[in-house]
Amino acid sequence: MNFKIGLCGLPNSGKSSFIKLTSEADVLIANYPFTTLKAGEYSFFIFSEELKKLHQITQTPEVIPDYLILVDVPGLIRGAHRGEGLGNEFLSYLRKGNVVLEIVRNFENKEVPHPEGKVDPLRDILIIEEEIIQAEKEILERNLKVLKKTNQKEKIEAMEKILIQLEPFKRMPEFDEILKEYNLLITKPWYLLVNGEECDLPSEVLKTFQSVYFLDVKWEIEAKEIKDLPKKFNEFSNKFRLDLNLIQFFTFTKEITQEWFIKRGSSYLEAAELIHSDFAQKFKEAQTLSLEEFLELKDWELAKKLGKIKIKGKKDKVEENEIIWFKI
Ligand SMILES: Nc1nc2c(ncn2[C@@H]2O[C@H](COP(=O)(O)OP(=O)(O)OP(=O)(O)O)[C@@H](O)[C@H]2O)c(=O)[nH]1
Ligand SMILES: [Mg+2]
Repeated sequence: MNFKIGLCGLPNSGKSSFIKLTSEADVLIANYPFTTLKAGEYSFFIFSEELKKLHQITQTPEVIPDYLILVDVPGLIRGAHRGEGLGNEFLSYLRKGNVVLEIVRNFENKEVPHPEGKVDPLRDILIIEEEIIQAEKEILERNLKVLKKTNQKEKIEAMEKILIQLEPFKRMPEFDEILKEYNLLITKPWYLLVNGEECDLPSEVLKTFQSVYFLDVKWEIEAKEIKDLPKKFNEFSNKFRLDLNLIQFFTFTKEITQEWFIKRGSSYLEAAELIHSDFAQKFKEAQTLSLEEFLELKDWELAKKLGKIKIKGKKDKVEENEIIWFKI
């Protein structure tokens, strides 16, 4: 599905390493027509444990995981809004994302210089926060000037209020809806990934983020190549997906076993649309079975005979970990 995550962080915090970790699908996906991604965009494959289990039974020649899209931008540094480093123009790429994932460094490595000299995740979070607030102020001021020539009172008022009150770690969700079209970064859900060791963070900081994750990205990349080493990556991916409010469902034919992500609360019609517009147009019904039951019975026809298959309509809501067969 087309879900974009903007990556944000200081230089050398591990953004590119994170992309490397997430973009290698260890599965056969050769003939699958993926959307060609734009420059600076990368696929984040989530080859879930559930998909692996399902494929063990279906044994199809192809197995296709779903993916999210990561948007990579250069590292942000202190003073970027005054033009330090590469400035902050590139933050506009983050505005295209559905959410932002901030990556901060909490690993020591003498060979990898820290732009601030010393590793201190809390300070880095504050630097990013201040730079983001400054960038937002610029956008708001620029748009306010234009708006003032119109009579869009409500929007003008909202912008003026934000400009007065905006400060680090403050979000103003009451204005999210009316200022939606400006794609402000402060109106997007933010997630935090601490790259390296776990650490405590003040609650004032934590509340700015929907979720906080700890992952040693370099270790995970190395562990991926060596079987049987403990890995947190799969667990992280799955949790992140659920925190993004995306649920997964599965389909399979004789050739392909496939995993799909969809927004929680979506209908079977929307799920059908995701697969093919034909499926949506000719939709008759959705036949569903929970993955858990399928893993037990191992046979769709048997499940049918036992009356385990449920019949769902266009407007019914898709559930997490379901196998769906669309009747058209
Ligand atoms: N020890 C350790 N090193 C890491 C970790 N993550 C990244 N590194 C190293 O840090 C260096 C910088 O990582 P990148 O992923 O290139 O950082 P970046 O955020 O993309 O940097 P910019 O593109 O400059 O903004 C690389 O040499 C990585 O190998 C980690 O978790 N532990
Ligand atoms: Mg990079």
